[in-house]
Amino acid sequence: MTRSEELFARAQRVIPGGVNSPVRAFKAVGGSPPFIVWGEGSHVRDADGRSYIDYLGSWGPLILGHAYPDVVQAVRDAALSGTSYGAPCPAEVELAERVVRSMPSIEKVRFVSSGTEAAMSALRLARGFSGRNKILKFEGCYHGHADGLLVAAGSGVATLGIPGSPGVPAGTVADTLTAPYNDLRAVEEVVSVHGRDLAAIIVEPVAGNMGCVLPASGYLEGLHDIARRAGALLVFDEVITGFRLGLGGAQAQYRVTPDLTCLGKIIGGGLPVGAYGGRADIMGRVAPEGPVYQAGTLSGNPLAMAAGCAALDALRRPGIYERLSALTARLAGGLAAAAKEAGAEVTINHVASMFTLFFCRGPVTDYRRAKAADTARFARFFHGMLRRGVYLPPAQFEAAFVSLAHTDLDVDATVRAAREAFAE
Ligand code: HOZ
Repeated sequence: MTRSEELFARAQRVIPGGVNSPVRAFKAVGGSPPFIVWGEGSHVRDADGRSYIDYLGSWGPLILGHAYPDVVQAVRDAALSGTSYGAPCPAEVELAERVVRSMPSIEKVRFVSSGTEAAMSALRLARGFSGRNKILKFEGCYHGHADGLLVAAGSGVATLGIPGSPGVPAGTVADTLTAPYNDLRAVEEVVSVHGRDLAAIIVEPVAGNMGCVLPASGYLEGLHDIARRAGALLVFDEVITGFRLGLGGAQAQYRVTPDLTCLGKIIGGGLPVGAYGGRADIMGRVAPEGPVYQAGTLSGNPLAMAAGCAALDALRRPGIYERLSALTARLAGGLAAAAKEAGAEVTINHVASMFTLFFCRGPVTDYRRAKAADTARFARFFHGMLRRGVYLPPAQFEAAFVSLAHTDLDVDATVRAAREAFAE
């Protein structure tokens, strides 16, 4: 038994499934997860001393790589002054100003502790603001695990093939409408029936939780127009894409202005943070300025705020996003060429520094097409890569991430490993 296997066995005695978030348990790919004890730059090392080039990146936050020195220093400095106050602290203002400066659609922002809280709170606000109850989400998009959002959800819900979740009362999801991603006609149909009750349309502007799936040309603009006409709010879930596609997120890249935005991951520099923000008149409805209640003991936590500030400052250096995109494009090209040599049919979706390699032919533009991928083949490939020291997300329906710490040598080593793994 390896040390990781021992830890996993122990974990399963005291933690459900041995993990604190389902996708980490390797259910989709089989086997037993390495327990990680160390991360630096583009690499992680497990409890048995095996080192991996890491494309999980903690599921998105680590755009600067592991243990980025400025972030580590900021957390150290903050911790010396106390780890939580439950009272306002200057770092909250510092991070809020950085977010507002980077994303013009966000005039005011409220920090919470996770992406789940961000999406849940943004939708409560949308309902409180509009006085309407229904929300529209898209199949394969994942907005955290709040009750009303576990409908046709991506990420671990897709991986485990769970249609929704026991424990979610039917009444809680009765107001959650769904439509296929990238299909404006389906949205028009939903709106023609439910438009007057529709509080919000929530979307991942680039989906990251059915694997990486890009918006078709005109799709986000179309959602914006439909939401306007229906008098509903457009909510972008940029928990993954915020500060990943650029300082302005997907909304800057695709030039579409949402009413509300959910953030998380990168804005916490690897510490637990979420946020929601948007137009000042809407955010003005949040308590204590307005009546829509939302609160949290660790919201605006000084360590997380300090880490977030350090991370966002590091991302302002010129050329960073260009470098990330170029490296990711080179990796995607190398993987595609390696698949072709081995006769493996793959589709690689990538934008900026996120990508997914689907084992299927033809474009993957929605959840139906993503689900048609050969997940058994993915599992084989995943383990082939892991054995060769490359850590990909352990499920087909997830995005992988390149960080600033990845090098050309990492990319070359990854492509070499893929050449062998495709041939197995
Ligand atoms: N929901 C996350 C993936 N999209 C998983 C988070 C985790 O397990 O850390």
